[in-house]
Amino acid sequence: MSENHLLSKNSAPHSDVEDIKIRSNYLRGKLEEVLEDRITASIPEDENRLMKFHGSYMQDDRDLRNERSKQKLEPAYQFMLRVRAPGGVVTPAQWLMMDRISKAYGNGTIRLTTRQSFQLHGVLKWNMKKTIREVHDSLLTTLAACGDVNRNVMCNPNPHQSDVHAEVYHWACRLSEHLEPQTKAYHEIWLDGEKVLDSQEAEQEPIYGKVYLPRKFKIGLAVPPSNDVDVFSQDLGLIAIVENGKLAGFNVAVGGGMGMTHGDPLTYPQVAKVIGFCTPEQVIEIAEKTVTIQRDYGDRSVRKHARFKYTIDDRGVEWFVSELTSRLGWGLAEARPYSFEDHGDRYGWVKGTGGKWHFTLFIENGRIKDEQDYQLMTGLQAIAEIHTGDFRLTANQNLIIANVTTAKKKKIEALIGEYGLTDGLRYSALRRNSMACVALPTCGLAMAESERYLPELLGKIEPLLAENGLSEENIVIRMTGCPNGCARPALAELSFIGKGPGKYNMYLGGGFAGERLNKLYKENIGEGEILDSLRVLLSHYAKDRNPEEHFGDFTIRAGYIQQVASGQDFHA
Ligand code: SRM
Ligand code: SF4
Repeated sequence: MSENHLLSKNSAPHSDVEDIKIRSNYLRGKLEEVLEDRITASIPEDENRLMKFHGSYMQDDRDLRNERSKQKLEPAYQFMLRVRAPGGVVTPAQWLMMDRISKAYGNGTIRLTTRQSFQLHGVLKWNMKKTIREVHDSLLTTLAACGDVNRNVMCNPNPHQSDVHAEVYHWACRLSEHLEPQTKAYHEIWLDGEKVLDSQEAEQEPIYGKVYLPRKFKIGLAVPPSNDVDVFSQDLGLIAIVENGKLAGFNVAVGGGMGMTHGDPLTYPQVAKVIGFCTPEQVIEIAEKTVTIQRDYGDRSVRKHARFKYTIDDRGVEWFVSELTSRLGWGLAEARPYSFEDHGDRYGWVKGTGGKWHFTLFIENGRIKDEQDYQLMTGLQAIAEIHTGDFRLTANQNLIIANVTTAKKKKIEALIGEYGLTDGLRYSALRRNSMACVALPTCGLAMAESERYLPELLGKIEPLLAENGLSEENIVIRMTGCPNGCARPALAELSFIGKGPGKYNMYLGGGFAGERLNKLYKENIGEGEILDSLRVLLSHYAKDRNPEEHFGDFTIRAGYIQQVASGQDFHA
């Protein structure tokens, strides 16, 4: 299908971002030129749009905005850099590279993201090239970490637990490679590669075409009973079906997503729908055809209506299945039974197949940094220096020191002890099941604090849990600074979404295994009202819950909120 056809499919005019993409000559634009400009630390908006495809966003330190404006200085412009790592698997050498570049070019911290990748904050324009080159030299990439393409492919990060996990991880890597943009712009701009314009070779983008996708696209692979990747939040979710200890294939789920806009009922979070089953070998073709359907039919006029979930909901899932079948030339088989138990992480040591050991560390909100009384970053650097296995970033922002040999275990244990690195068991189960997005001061879209506030709020909720004997009760809590949903709050049993400084919307009733959306309980409330509400809810839950009943299920049964079956009822 031609690019012009794609852009004129909708009668409404296409958005300006579509023009930027089409004019960019496969993501080049004037990026090289504006990176050289020493007069400002910023880049123009058009180039910033293109930067996203290269894995970076321009930001400014919002804590410094007022002060700098008083001093008549331009905002403290800096860049966030996101590094892709399919399934969150990285080597100790790659960890050490991230540690080094965060100190050399970033703000000296590393952020583990909710999609199992890394983020650096605070990189200055003049250091971008050096930073990206170091990432590339360590065999990781920032290409397609952001932008209107397929993003980091998520995968249950425990390949050690069985051969099936390793096989599922293999498919995650294959999907990631297959859907990677082919443009040579990345090499030209960041790695001083040969210019396509100078060579005889024509630029090609066989899956995406010149205008790429209408919006970002996300894939995640889950291995039941763990739904740690929140498979129903993905544009394309793949649920491993294990039969007789072997990977039989995947159930295919389509059209999930978390983002919405406050007060706009046309936008909503949605859970992906299971449409059938495929064998492992069919998975690449299914993903490719799904991406091309979204490329051809996604909304290119209104960006907040451009995600695949709206393409599916507007046209119907039956339409999608029929379009997919026609593009594949064959149909999916009937979905097979599966069951999820939770979407959290298990902490501490576990011995896996092959006799290797794995230790899951609790990393509060994924932030790796040194504090006076907790030298997390230095401790992990020391471990990476002697570790011969790998590291696995989890979808819950935690970290597994994986594939430790019995011979090395003692040394790693000693370092864990020396630096006091924690498996989280000294905290409440609520804190261990918590997740917050980055928000302030770097995120330009944040309406309220998140990463910097949730730990403090938890400190005030923990006494309420203790009073009610619930300190060890696994309750999933998530917070975001705005309704974009970066910590997948709509799938938590209890969540808070920023509305304004110090104000949040409170949601209840998500499923414990991430299978059901939650619902708005109270709007625009501050800390006092949050704690008052939780005092009532937690004491009622402690007294009246059924055996084994999860908090999210209880809030529905007790009538605090209504169950949400589909995102289209989220605002009802
Ligand atoms: Fe996100 C935009 C951070 C996972 C939905 N997200 C952003 C930006 C880049 C803000 C911006 O556009 O200016 C944030 C940068 C903040 C900062 O200072 O670092 C940001 N998103 C993150 C991360 C770092 C949150 C975290 O605490 O870990 C996650 C990085 C993931 C990665 O490694 O690739 C992150 N974002 C998510 C997720 C969760 C997921 O993918 O599993 C979602 C919800 C799932 C989904 O996509 O539906 C998510 N982010 C968004 C959206 C809303 C998209 C939509 O459908 O409307 C935006 C805004 C946008 O795209 O316009 C956004
Ligand atoms: Fe920023 Fe909003 Fe995402 Fe939080 S949810 S990181 S505030 S875009």
